[in-house]
Amino acid sequence: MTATANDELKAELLEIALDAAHRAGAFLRDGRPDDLGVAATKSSAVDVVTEMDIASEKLITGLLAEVRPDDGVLGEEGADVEGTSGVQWVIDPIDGTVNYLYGLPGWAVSIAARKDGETLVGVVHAPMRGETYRAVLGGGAYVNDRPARVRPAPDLALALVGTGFGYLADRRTRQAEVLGQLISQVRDIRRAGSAAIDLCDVATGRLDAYYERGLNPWDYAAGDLIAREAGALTGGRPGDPLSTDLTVAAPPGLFEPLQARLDELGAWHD
Ligand code: LIP
Repeated sequence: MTATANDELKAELLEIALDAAHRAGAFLRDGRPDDLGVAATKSSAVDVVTEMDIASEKLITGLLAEVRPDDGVLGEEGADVEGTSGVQWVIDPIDGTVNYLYGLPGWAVSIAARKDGETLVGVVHAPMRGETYRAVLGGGAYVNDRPARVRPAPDLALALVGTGFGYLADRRTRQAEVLGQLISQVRDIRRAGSAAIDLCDVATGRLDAYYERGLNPWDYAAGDLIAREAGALTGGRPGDPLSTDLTVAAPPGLFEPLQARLDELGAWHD
């Protein structure tokens, strides 16, 4: 594909992702039932799905099918289409579902577009913040229309570090053990409940770093690109790309010591 064609594809995918994220975000913000309850559970009794997660994913996949019917789609709530175009959409219709269920503001719609496995476009729309984070590969990261840049790397001991916990009790116990070792070696910890927003908070300098074990591709696909385009390094264990095993994001100079410490603490395993 020529550079021009690739740029045109990225522009098209970004426009589609922004439109879908904003439509889903408005639906979720304005249509949240006062009596919202749990529609189903997944890996555990606290791994919940609401009717709005399902409806949001249906809205997004319907929009994508209209404009790009040959693309693949992978969504948290079951969307799984192979596609033939080489483009795959990776969707979290509500990242921060528990926050959304409880009426807390920390949730977002996360949409990424991958071409032949490489993320070209990432959009994270946080309606309750009035902010949309976006990036295209090689084109920088933005929050609304302002460039997004990571905060200059502090020493690990002065880093404000975001993290999160899984839905299985044994994994949460292990994650708490790791955190118990790390917390005295950093400025402080924040646990906000949405990986996509956490990654965007690294991108905008509201967090110095973020790590979490157990995320799925739909949690991190868009936020990973946004963080990288804002100047962060992302990865898993040293030398590994980010994955469900471990996701780490931070600016250079902080990323390396944090990643090494997490590896020493065994943050990558249960
Ligand atoms: C959430 C992640 C968060 C993690 C939660 C949950 P969901 O995704 O964004 O970082 O700590 O346990 O996995 O389930 O709200 O899409």
